Amino acid sequence: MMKKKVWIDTDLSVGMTRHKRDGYCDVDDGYAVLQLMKADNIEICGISAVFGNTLIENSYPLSKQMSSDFALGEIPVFRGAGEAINLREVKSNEAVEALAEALQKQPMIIMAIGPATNVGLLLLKYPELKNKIQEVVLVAGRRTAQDYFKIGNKGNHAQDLNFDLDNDAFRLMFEHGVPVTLCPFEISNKVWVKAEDLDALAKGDKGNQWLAEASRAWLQQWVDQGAEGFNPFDVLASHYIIAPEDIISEYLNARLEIHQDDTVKTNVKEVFKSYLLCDKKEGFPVKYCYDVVPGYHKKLMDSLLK
Ligand SMILES: [Ca+2]
Repeated sequence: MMKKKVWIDTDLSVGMTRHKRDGYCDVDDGYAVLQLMKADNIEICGISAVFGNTLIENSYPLSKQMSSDFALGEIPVFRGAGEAINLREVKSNEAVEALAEALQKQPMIIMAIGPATNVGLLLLKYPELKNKIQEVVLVAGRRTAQDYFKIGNKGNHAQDLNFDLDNDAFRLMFEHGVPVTLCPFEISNKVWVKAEDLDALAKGDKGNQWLAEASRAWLQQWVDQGAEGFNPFDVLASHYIIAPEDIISEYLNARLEIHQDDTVKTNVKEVFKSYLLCDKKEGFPVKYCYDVVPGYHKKLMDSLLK
């Protein structure tokens, strides 16, 4: 079997507490990375860490920990961007150079499940390598500016975090014509991880156990918001790469548009932000994943517990 060659760009934050505010960070990158590590048809060529859910000072050591604990340390890990692209002072980093070197050797799929800053920097520094990127799979986007990302039932709207943290990184991928696949909230909110799923993972191998334990506080945070479980956003990207037949998608066009910021809790309508919108109007062509096949939840659990 020809294995798919995948580079992972991740803002891993499993088990971390939030920077400068109360609560825990998302655990979803851990599910995506572990699922890829366990997939028979995937070869992970490297992992680059990026800021996002947490600081680069956390995502980098966590990436190294996952490689050493669950992949025998055989996957090389590199420290990437700690902040969004600054177009007036474009700096490369260890991860961007390693990704460039890997792409020079062979084409790869990039699973970018944080802000795509390292990929954007790569395109600025090495635009000639754009043809070596088979596909970038990202977690971002929505259909209209009125669609919102609901967490629980208390009226809280979540950010389109990866996109919000580095708009320019996404623009760079579109403008370079890199094949982009988006796994937005629209698909991940159809998939739930609940307490019984964590109980099942707790009976699995050490990778499953680590994820289960670290996910309890994250789950509780969602339950406190009125949800019955949490959406494992990033695992839709890894699942799409492993088994695209389990994911339902359509071809749309993407563009950036500025509208009022729906995540700001105020009646003062003075805060705006960019939205990543996907529809049939003019824009950059993307594959937009919006649903999973029947029986998906079992497929997901089986892929993690194998
Ligand atoms: Ca992530």
